Amino acid sequence: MNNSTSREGFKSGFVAIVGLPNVGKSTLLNNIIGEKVAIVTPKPQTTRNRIRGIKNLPNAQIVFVDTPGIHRPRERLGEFMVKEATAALKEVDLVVVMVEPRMPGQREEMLLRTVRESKEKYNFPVILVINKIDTIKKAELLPIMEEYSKMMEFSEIIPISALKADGLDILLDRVVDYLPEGPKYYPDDIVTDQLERFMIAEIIREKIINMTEDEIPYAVAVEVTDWKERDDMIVIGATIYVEKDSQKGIIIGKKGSRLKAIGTAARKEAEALLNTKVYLELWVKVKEHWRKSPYSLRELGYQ
Ligand SMILES: Nc1nc2c(ncn2[C@@H]2O[C@H](COP(=O)(O)OP(=O)(O)O)[C@@H](O)[C@H]2O)c(=O)[nH]1
Ligand SMILES: [Mg+2]
Repeated sequence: MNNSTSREGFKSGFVAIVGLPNVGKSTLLNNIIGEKVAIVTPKPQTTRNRIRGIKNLPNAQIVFVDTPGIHRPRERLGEFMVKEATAALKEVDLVVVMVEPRMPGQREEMLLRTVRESKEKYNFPVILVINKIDTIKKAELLPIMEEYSKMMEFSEIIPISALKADGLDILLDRVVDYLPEGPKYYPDDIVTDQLERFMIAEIIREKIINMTEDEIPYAVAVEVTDWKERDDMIVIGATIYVEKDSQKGIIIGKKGSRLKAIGTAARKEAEALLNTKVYLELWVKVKEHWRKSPYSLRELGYQ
């Protein structure tokens, strides 16, 4: 028996966080892990891939799987994102469904239908998390909880504020309650399964989403193409893909001002993440209709 990876009473498992776009899934993941493993912006559909964040507790290891928001996709990229989210439901021990602190509507019904269909197949417990309770009055919460409990049988309903880190301890306790006994899947010092190159590309994408409007955030993909480790710094080259010339102009900005601001903000965060000086070089290229092209999507890692 290997004592370092498995001991009696130790629990572990995979926990998917699913929900509509923009409810705060990535914020929750980051605040539970205590490090930024997933990018967060005020705009919907920021997360495009499944992202694992590993939480180590004295008696348990929880592997959280952050997912893209479940929505009605309009092009192939969106289809990929929704597939990523629903595929996450196949390989989990528990599902956390996150919703806004308001009465459920049509979109919530669609979300719960997706969850129920998977639950019937894979039979996992479901915890409903009502997020952003910092934005409502206490009295508004109860009727929302009641309404949800009529729609589906949840193992628990837990109100939280992911942003203010309110209710996260209770949530973690409940999550551990529902996990099976099992081994550590990851060593103690690993917080995510993502490669550094991917994380840097995501950081750049986050800065772009935050510094642009309208369709631009959705039309952007970032690929890290160069990575050279020197004694005193890492030299990173990345290409920003957009779909049109006009979008390229917007990203670059007047006399390159926006691209420079994106680069500076991304470099600072990259330096903190990699714990070294970073030289970041950015290019902007047009790849027409990349969100619709299976070939381009594969090339950009959305496969
Ligand atoms: N007021 C409030 N805002 C939140 C909370 N959690 C997330 N947000 C905000 O909601 C937006 C979307 O968050 P994000 O984590 O990217 O949502 P995701 O699309 O579900 O991953 C961001 O602007 C967050 O700051 C919360 O508990 N309270
Ligand atoms: Mg997200």
